[in-house]
Amino acid sequence: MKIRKYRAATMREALAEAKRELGPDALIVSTREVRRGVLGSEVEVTAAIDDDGATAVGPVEAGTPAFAAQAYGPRGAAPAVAPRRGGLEEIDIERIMAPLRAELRSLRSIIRPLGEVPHELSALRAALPRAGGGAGAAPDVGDDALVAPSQRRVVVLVGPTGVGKTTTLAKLAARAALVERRRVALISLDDYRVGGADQIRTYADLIGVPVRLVDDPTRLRGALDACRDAERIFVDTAGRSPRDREAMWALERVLDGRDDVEVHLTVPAATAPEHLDAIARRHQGLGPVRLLWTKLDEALGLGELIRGPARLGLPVTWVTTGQRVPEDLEAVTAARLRGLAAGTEAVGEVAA
Ligand SMILES: Nc1nc2c(ncn2[C@@H]2O[C@H](COP(=O)(O)OP(=O)(O)OP(=O)(O)O)[C@@H](O)[C@H]2O)c(=O)[nH]1
Ligand SMILES: [Mg+2]
Repeated sequence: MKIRKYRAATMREALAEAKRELGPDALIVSTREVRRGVLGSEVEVTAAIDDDGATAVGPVEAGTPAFAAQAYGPRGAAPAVAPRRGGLEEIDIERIMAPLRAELRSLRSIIRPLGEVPHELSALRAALPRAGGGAGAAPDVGDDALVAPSQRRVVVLVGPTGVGKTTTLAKLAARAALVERRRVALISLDDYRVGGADQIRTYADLIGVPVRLVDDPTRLRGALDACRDAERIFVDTAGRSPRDREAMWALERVLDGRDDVEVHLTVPAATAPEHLDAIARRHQGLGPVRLLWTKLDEALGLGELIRGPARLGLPVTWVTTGQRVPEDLEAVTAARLRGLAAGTEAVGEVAA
């Protein structure tokens, strides 16, 4: 058994050198990175060649032209004579595995750390408006058309299924009860979906606020009256299929004319403009006065963040930026919304 060490700048070069000198039957015993100078490093491969194997292809010294000619054939192609053993021995397995391990190590060093990806996403977002991504240029509208504070006692979240209404409601209730120290009550109209009531009950228990479950929109008025001590009431509604017009009309009739109610149309930030317009038309009867953008963290282009409110005449009070309750909720300013839409400010980092 002959053992040799080979050093090179990369694993690939060191392995090539070992193979060139010892032939394709060389066994890679170990590989390691070694320091070179103050900052540099190189790869060291320890390779071995079985003396018996060498004898089988002729009594030539590894590394000599005669050995290479026997090992690779006259033109350095396939081996002229390969020492064969029956079945796979440990030594064969190691011969297969060693280069694979080396490849894996060099691949790992090529793959960039995942931490860099969010920065690239921000850069992409910034480039999108310039590249004409999304639906047209950012509108030239005043701050009041983009953002407005919440002004009424009762906040009702409406919107399509699965957009984040219940999660957002829990975030809002937690902020109002635990941070602003207000008397808060929750009302849920979500008797429709299996587990809908459990979800809101769990949040209410965690936050420590009362919750009323209303099985029919016509009973909402009574439930609101029963919460007369609450300073803030947050009402969750079930996302309904567009075909479920009956339930929508019933809710429309209850909300109609109430001046203590503020309806927030809740929509994911990744919603396409034409889809957003269709959702707004479908919920028009409920009288939304705000647009509530959810899931900013999942949207690639955020240009619609300011184009949507401008087009629909619905300013924004809150946006949500993730699944954590209550952390991933932000009360935005117009400057912040513009910064997010332009990609100059990152989702999840509140501007100083
Ligand atoms: N990434 C991300 N996920 C969110 C956000 N807000 C909510 N979600 C997730 O979206 C999913 C649906 O949220 P829900 O709050 O149940 O949605 P909903 O609108 O109440 O759904 P329905 O009651 O079925 O109409 C859950 O997995 C939430 O964790 C957000 O801002 N970002
Ligand atoms: Mg829900």
